[in-house]
Amino acid sequence: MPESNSLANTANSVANARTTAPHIIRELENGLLADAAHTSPKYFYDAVGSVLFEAICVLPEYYPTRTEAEIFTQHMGDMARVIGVGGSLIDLGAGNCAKAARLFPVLHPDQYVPIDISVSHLQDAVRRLQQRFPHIEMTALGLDLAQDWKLPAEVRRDKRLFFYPGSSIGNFEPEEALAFLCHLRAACDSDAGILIGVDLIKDKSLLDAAYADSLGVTAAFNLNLLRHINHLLHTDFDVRQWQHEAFFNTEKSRIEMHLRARENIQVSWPGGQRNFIKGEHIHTENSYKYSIQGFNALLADAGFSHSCHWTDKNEWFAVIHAKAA
Ligand code: AVI
Repeated sequence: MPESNSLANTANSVANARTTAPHIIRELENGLLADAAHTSPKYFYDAVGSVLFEAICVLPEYYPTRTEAEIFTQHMGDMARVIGVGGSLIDLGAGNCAKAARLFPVLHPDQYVPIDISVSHLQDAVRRLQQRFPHIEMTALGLDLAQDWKLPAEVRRDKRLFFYPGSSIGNFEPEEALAFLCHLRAACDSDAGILIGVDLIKDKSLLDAAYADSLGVTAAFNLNLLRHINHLLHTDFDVRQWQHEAFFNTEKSRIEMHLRARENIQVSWPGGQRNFIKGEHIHTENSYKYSIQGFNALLADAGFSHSCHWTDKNEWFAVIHAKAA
């Protein structure tokens, strides 16, 4: 790393970037100053990033969202037979709660527990859902699933179903994914289970296109990260100096997203700076793709069993159910 890149005066930078929590400032600085610069994908999702992600989900190249929806439409009845009815439906990263709401008429949960990073994100959706399904008890929770988290006592223990759609598990490193599944397993009694969406390994050209779409929406989503970091850390990133890159790394079975410097760039923030030479990149996201066998092995390592899966006709995506017993 060039000598001019320093983590000088961290305390000073904390003081300057007053509105950002110190642990976020530390995490961003450490990532930017690492030999291989990187940032966490959680920083994609400011207001603009969230809208761009919604747009990605309806792009023709981005197959996961519509394919998962098709699987639910086609196999919902069978899923209900395997999972059974009633209990607590715990929706991890619920957002607008739309995916879980489609399960209500078949799984008939007694309690619905949507979880998102901020409970205020959930409130409108939960209010609307409560009107449509007045007999389901609803308890919205604000928890950061990337940190250590614990369910409060008002979440009923009987027949918990952890619902984690969208293949968000792919954005964890495999060891983090295992730790996350173990954490879920620890919150399960023997009658509990997990219902999870998993993106499957497929032809590289399909994967490459899904993360480098022809309209450039994913590029905007990736570049917007720099604007968000400017807001959080008071960096002076100029989005126009960076280029989106995404490709499937076959050996590691993951999509990698990067931002590549178009020229030599100096990035500064209160208390620190980093020089990037032309071509150097910031690694912004991994999205792991699994085989069904590989993901079942991960579930088994986490203590889940009796796994059962449903896929689309191309076997591009899978919805997997596994039991805690
Ligand atoms: C949220 N997550 C499952 C998406 C994915 O496919 O890994 C995020 C995303 N990144 C670029 N496009 C979509």
